[in-house]
Parts: sequence; C-alpha cells; structure tokens
Amino acid sequence: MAKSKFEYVRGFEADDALLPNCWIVVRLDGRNFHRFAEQHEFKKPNDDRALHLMTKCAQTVMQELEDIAIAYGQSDEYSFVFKKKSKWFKRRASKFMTHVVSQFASSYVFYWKDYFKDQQLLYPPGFDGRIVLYPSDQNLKDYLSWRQADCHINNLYNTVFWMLVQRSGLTPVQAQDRLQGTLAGDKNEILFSEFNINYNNEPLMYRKGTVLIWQKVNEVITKKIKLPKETEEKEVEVTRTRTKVVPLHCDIIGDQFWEEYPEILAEDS
Ligand code: DGT
Ligand code: MG
Ligand code: MG
Ligand code: MG
Ligand code: MG
Repeated sequence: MAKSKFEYVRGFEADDALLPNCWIVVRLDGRNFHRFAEQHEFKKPNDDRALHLMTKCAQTVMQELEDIAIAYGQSDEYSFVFKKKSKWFKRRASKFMTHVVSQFASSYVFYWKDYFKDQQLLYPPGFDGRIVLYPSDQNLKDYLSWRQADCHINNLYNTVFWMLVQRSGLTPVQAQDRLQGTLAGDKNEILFSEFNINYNNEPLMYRKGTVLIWQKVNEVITKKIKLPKETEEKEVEVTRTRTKVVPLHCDIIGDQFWEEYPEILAEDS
C-alpha cells in the first residue's frame, strides 16, 4: 500500500532503546502515598494488607511481562530487574516503564478488595516509574542492597517513632525531637528499655522487605485417567513441576543469598 502523506510524522518518534548488556531496573513508587495511607487507614508503621497487596501486584507483573529475573519491594515501592540479554520490545525504555507501571496500577485496583475487604478504595491510586541501567552484577547487587538498607533504616525509625507516639503519648514533633541525631544502636536501646521490644524479633517482612524470585515447585494434582483395558475412570496423583514467583523476606546484602540462588544472575537465564 502506498504511504500516506502523513507517514512522515513517525520520524519524530525518539529512539529510546536501552543500552545492550545492562541490567534494566524499573522502580515504581506510589504517588503521594502519605495521603493515600492516611485516607485508607493503613496501620502504622506497617500495614500487612497494603504490603501483601503490593506483593500480589508485583507477582502479577512478573508473570504477565517477559524477562524479569528478580523483584524487590518495600513500603510503596517495587523494583523489577530485567535480564541483561532481554530483547523484549527491542529494549525500548518507554515500553518497559509503561507496561510495568500500568500492569501494577491496574492490579492494585483489581486485587484491592481481596486484601482490604470492607475498606473501600476511595480514589484511584497512581504510581511513578523510572529506569536505571546497571552494567555490572556488582552494581545491580549494590542497587538492591541500597533499597534494602533504606527499608531497614526507615523501618527502625518508624517503629520507634510510632511507639513513642502511640505508647508514650508523645506528639509527632516531640517524637521527632527525641530521635533527632540518634544512631541505630540508640533506637534499638529505646525499643528495648522503654517498650521491651527486641527489634530483631520484629517481622522479617517489615525489616527486610520482600524479594520475589522464580522457583521450581512440585505440585501434586489428581487426574482422572482411563486405562486402555478398563472401562472405569481412575483417579491418580501426578506431580508436576511448575515455575512460580515466590516471595522471600531475607537478607540480600550479604553474599549468602547470591550463592544460594546463582541462577538469578546467570548469563543465559
Ligand atoms: P511521593 O512518592 O513523592 O509521591 O510521596 P509519598 O507520600 O508516596 O512518599 P514516599 O514514597 O517517600 O513514602 C511512602 C509513604 O507511604 C510514607 O508516607 C508512608 C506510606 N506508607 C507506605 N507503606 C505504609 C504502611 O504499611 N503503613 C502506613 N501507615 N503508611 C505506609
Ligand atoms: Mg518520594
Ligand atoms: Mg511514594
Ligand atoms: Mg516510597
Ligand atoms: Mg497497539
């Protein structure tokens, strides 16, 4: 077919192909979730419903989209790591970012009621997205370590802050003043001596965030089969191996995690 005289406008589209051979990280973050959490009465500092919904959305993203090797989430953010060798959409940055963010946002609304039950969704939430490329495995590990360290720092602070407010009756300003200039050790000490809380016993999901990886799992299902010489159908148990997205709440800063799951960074994976 002959080209229309309008075809030339295609030439205005910018080439946004991502550099080859780099890990592609897409990080999304809830827009103004300070307000969203208030309006929807999220439990402070950690709301299990909200955190589990975030993880459900991230699992959906990993299952629906191509080439995601690992994801890490905490608070209102999730990072998705695409394989270095991914050829998905010719590595066009806009495709990666928009597909991740829109799939996540629609999942958040779609699955809301499964987690929040009778708490109504009051207005449509939004998420921003960004892409960062990491050329080496060490850069990628350091990126994920940075996010997990951020999770730890914020969670320790928030845990003490809300104890001071909710249990000791301090105003938010007083609690903030009390924590001004304190180090991690000081915060642990306040939790222990004033609230009898050993921070290390707080739930792992709050302290470490959530890591999503692909795992082979054996599923036992019952199948009805008809044997050639018999007339009746028989129920038999068969084991199937499936690859599923599995959540972990473990340390990813040390070497142990990467030694345990070398396939995540493997070239051909
Ligand atoms: P932004 O990202 O610049 O549009 O603004 P925010 O307000 O989303 O700020 P951000 O992303 O730095 O901080 C996340 C907010 O979400 C923070 O105010 C606390 C809130 N949030 C996240 N998870 C929870 C939770 O489990 N419980 C409560 N109460 N709040 C949470
Ligand atoms: Mg922010
Ligand atoms: Mg946010
Ligand atoms: Mg955030
Ligand atoms: Mg189309």
